[in-house]
Order: sequence, then structure tokens, then C-alpha cells
Amino acid sequence: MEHRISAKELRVIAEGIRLVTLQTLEGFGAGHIGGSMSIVETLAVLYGSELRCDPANPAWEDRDRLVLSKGHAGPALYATLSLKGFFPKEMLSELNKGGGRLPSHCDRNKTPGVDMTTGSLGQGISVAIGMALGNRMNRSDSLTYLIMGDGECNEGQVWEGAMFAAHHKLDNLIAFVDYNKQQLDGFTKDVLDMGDIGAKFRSFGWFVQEVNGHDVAAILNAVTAAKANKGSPSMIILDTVKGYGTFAAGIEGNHHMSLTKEQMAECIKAASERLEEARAAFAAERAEQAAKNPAPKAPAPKPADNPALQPLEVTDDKAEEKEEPAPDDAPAEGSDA
Ligand SMILES: Cc1ncc(C[n+]2csc(CCOP(=O)(O)OP(=O)(O)O)c2C)c(N)n1
Repeated sequence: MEHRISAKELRVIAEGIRLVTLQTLEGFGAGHIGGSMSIVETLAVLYGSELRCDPANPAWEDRDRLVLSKGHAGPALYATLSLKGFFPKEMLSELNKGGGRLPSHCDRNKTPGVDMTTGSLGQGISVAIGMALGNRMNRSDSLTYLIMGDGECNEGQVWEGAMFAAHHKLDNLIAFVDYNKQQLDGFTKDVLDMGDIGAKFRSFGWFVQEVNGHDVAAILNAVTAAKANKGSPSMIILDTVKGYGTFAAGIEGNHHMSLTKEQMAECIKAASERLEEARAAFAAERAEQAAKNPAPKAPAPKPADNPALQPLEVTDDKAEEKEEPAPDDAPAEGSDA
């Protein structure tokens, strides 16, 4: 499949998001590392290419929306929005700080670029459906994206929403389940086994695709196919690893963790190295293309022509100086939930 962005460029964006998310968590010293790491590649595909938005105008009526229903993965979305230009990188130091603009769980009234307040699992699908229905009634071509967790799919509300979206043929709704096989207090199969989640959504009438959720090219292809699908809502099941790319990958108790300096230093170093490798691979690809096509016939479209084409700018300097969490900031109220 031909795309306007290459997998190598998306890899750079993903590694940048992972690195900045880790730097953000390091700043607070604790957080939802597991569920943040497993959605990095999906956020890279959405904000690096597919989701129509304008960082200079977060409330743009014609934007696509993202409902991050597993709202505890806010740190990954905050890193993405900051890289995309919705707010300055310095603001990432406000994560979990009382009175700050980056609460533990997403809040649309606090953070520029966050489209829905989430954290109470199961509710995001209902809101996303309302948005998609509203867009259809307004004859808007805006799409609504939704990211849910596999543990979240234990909630009955998800299945009421699944029925409703299929009944109303909401083909402007593109949902993901982050199938990382873990939830807050254990493995999903032990807490409440979901069985074959894809088959369940299929039986509800959804167009279902199952992909490696850490493969940016596979996710991009799936989103492209979902956009082309007509007459039913789309579901992309992301086969992922909770904590992917860090010491927390797949281990027990990786939902919300206290993060030691040593752990963070090690995984931030590894993330920085992967970012450099991804950048080198992308630079080589560009050099190869330039050698093949020294004089393109038509000028490439300017990024400003389409806000969705604006590349995420990635730097690997530290998001902030590390601060010890003050007692008031301790992962209190719900921040481990
Ligand atoms: C309605 C509701 N019930 C319980 C919780 C507590 N809770 C927070 S995260 C979580 C597990 C979520 O698991 P999953 O959806 O798989 O997220 P991920 O593993 O991807 O982080 C639970 C039960 C909640 N936030 N909302």
C-alpha cells in the first residue's frame, strides 16, 4: 500500500514519543508506564499522519477527534501532543502536579488537544459514538478515533456501545483495542477472560482487523483500510506488550509503578539509542530517494497545506529537570487506577 509517509519516518516519530513519554514519567517519579508504552506506535500513526488536527487551533470544528478511553495512558498522549505542537515541552513537567494542566487521567478542560475527559473505563466508547453520530448529522467528514484497553472491555457499557455503533452503521468511527493482555491487577485472562475480542466485535457487526500494535506500517495500513470501509464501524485490535520498550515490558505489576532513577536512566538511554537508529534509517531512505529522483516533476505539497501532514518534531533532550515528587503529588487519588 502506498502512503504519504514512510514507515521509517513513522518509526522516528514513535521512538520520539516513547522517549518523551519516559522523560515525562521520570519527571514525576511514578506513573502509568505500562499502558502508555503499549499505545505509542498507534499515537505515532494517528498524530504523525492520519488524524486531522491543527495544533494552533485545538478546538477546530472540522478536526478529527481522539477519545483515549483508557485515560490513565495520558502521559503518552501528552508527549505526543507536545511534540505535535499543541503546547510547549516545558509543560510536560506539570504531569500529576496539583493545579497543573496534565492530570494523571485525561481532562479535556485542562489540556490543549485532549478531546475527551476519560478515566472511568467503558465510558469512552459512548462519547466517541456520540461524536461520530453528531458529525454525521452535521454532514461533517471528521472522523472519531477511540482507544480502549483490553481490560476495559470487561465493562458492559463497551458492548452496549458496540451494538449501538454497528446498528447505526457508524463508519466514521475507528476504534482500537490495546490488546496488551494485562490490566491493573493481573493478566486479563485471569481477571475476566475476554476470549477472542476480535471475533466478539465481528459478531456485533464491526469491520475488524488484527495487527501487531508495535508495527507502524501495519497500523497505518489498517487505518487506511478502516477509512475506506463503508457501512460499519471499524475495530483495530492491537497485539501489544504492556510496557513495550522498557524494563516494565510484560512483567507483573507494570500498570502504575514507582520508577527508580536507575531504571529510568537505563530505559531512557535505550530509547534515545533507538531514536538515533530510527533517524539514521530514515535519513538513509531519504538520501536513497533523492539519489533516485534528483528533480521531482511536481513540488511536494507544503506541510501548511494540510495540518495532518505536519511532521512531529522530535528532540532527545530532557523534558525537564527531575524533581522529587512532593508529598502532595504522591500518586494519590486514583493515580494508580
Ligand atoms: C469504571 C472503572 N473501573 C475500574 C477502574 C480502575 N482501573 C483503572 S485502570 C484498570 C485496568 C485497565 O486495564 P486495561 O484497559 O487493559 O488498560 P491497560 O492495561 O492497557 O493500561 C482498572 C480496572 C477504572 N478506572 N474505571
